[in-house]
Amino acid sequence: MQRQPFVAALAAAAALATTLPAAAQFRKPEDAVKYRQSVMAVQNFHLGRIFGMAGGRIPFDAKVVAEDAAVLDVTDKLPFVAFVDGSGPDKVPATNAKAEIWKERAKFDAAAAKMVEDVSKLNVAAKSGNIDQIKAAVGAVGQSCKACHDAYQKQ
Ligand code: ASC
Repeated sequence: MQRQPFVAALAAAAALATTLPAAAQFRKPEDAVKYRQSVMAVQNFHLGRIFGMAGGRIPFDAKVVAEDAAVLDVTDKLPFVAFVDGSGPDKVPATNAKAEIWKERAKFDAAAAKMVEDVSKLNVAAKSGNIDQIKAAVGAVGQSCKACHDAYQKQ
């Protein structure tokens, strides 16, 4: 292939990739579910470690808390990229996501936004290194995680 057609084909592919619906970024609905569950497993590790330190089950280390909170401040947005149409329980029986997510999307998005805001506050508290601020902030994050799971995750 000559250089010009190749470059043109590449540009066309790139344009297509940016105009495809988000769902097309996942090869199949199961991949979207796997993505969501993988991110949440990573978050469980980092949040769990902060909870462990806040609760005195793990020795407090301000540097580790700051690192964990910084990770969460990025990963918290990621699952929501993957709640694409056609990846609910009607299409993927193995998902723990409830159909309500797609029926009341605005409420789901608001719950997500609340959690993202709480994680931002945890990140600020973590940088301060103040254990009391961290305890309060991680408690709020736990509550916003739980509220969303109670409403939208099969138990
Ligand atoms: C976690 C985890 C959750 C939340 C929730 C907080 O680490 O896996 O689902 O925190 O338990 O209440």
